[in-house]
Amino acid sequence: MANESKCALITGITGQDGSYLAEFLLEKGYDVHGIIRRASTFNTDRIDHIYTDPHDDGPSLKLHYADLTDANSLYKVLRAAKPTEVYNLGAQSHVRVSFDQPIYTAEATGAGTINLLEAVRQYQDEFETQVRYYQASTSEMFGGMPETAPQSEETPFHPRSPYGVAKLYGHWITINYRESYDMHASCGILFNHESPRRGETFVTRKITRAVGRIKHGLQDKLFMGNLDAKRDWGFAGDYVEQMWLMLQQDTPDDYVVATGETHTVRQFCERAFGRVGLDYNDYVEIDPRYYRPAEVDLLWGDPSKAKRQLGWEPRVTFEGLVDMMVDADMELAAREKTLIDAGHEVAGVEGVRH
Ligand code: NDP
Ligand code: GDR
Repeated sequence: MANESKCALITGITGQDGSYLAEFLLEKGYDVHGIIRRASTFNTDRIDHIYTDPHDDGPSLKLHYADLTDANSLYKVLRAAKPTEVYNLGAQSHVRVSFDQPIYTAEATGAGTINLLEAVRQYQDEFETQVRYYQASTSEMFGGMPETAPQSEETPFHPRSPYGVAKLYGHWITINYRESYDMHASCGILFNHESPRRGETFVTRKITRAVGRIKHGLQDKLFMGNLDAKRDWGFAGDYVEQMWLMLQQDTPDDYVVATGETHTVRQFCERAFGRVGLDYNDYVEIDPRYYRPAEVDLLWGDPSKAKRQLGWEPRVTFEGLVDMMVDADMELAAREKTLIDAGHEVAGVEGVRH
């Protein structure tokens, strides 16, 4: 049964987190609206399985064309969807790519946030209602200097990429709208979170995709950048629950969301290749193309505030996460191999990826 009073609008619904959040909210009886962008190819793979026929009863998923860089389109979607909660997950979210496209990243990831906040503010005024707003802030805002770890809500910011700088603008403008207009707006400062739905150019998925393909004889080598960077990796399915919990609080606030553990990229490789009986040293090669002009060396979150105030704890461990991703990508590679053996073409992962 649809919960008549609960309706969520998600930007970035076609991304990793958007797809898990949409599933989670539909389960809870929300009507869910999502913003999608027109593309020349299909880009709704991650949410096709939860698409509902508009004629069916029950909680529904509706999609609207809009873009964070197009303020007017956001306002129109708000008027059509009439949400009680807005989750701003849309962004140019790739750190390495943000060095290649710094201006677009500023527009989508930074200015996109104020476009949406302004649309929400106008919608609230026009309809005399209050909307709860979630902003996807990031541990990238901390910059990862070792002396600052573990990073908490009190750690000073020092972003090290155009993406991190754009997200810091989004973070502060959200706080500013909360303080200026009494908006129920909260920021989740999320550390890296992954899943079998992670984009294939992020390091974890790049590794687990390669493991599956190498094991099935579809790939020989894996070219990578800095193996010594450390990240606090959690499972995206656990983290979307936290986003929702933040908006259920009477008082809006900002929270670090993390596991409290950190591991190197090298350790991720060891575990992932080891899962299928391989040694990463035999396959991984360094390609400086994947180094970043400025690196974030150590991200290690302190999630004690979220645990204390929201009662939230991650369920999936680092080992469980790596194994889950490798197992899913072994199945995917097996399907690819069947197609290739039958004479079909399958797009490669090497050569163009960051
Ligand atoms: P993804 O890269 O998987 O998804 C990004 C989403 O944003 C996609 O749906 C994409 O649409 C959409 N998008 C990109 N540009 C625009 C635009 N101009 N207008 C509207 N939508 C746009 O990211 P994740 O799901 O991993 O992350 C979700 C959010 O959380 C992002 O804001 C990210 O920066 C942030 N974050 C993520 C963390 C992580 O570890 N995953 C950690 C901390 C923060 P399309 O499919 O059309 O490209
Ligand atoms: P990150 O994630 O930059 O932390 O941003 P990513 O997985 O891209 O990189 C993590 C670390 O791995 C190192 N690395 C490589 N990275 C990629 N992509 N490809 C490689 O070949 C490679 N080799 C080594 C990187 O240098 C880096 O140190 C993610 C995104 O989801 C952001 O949107 C989010 O805000 C942050 O996590 C928290």
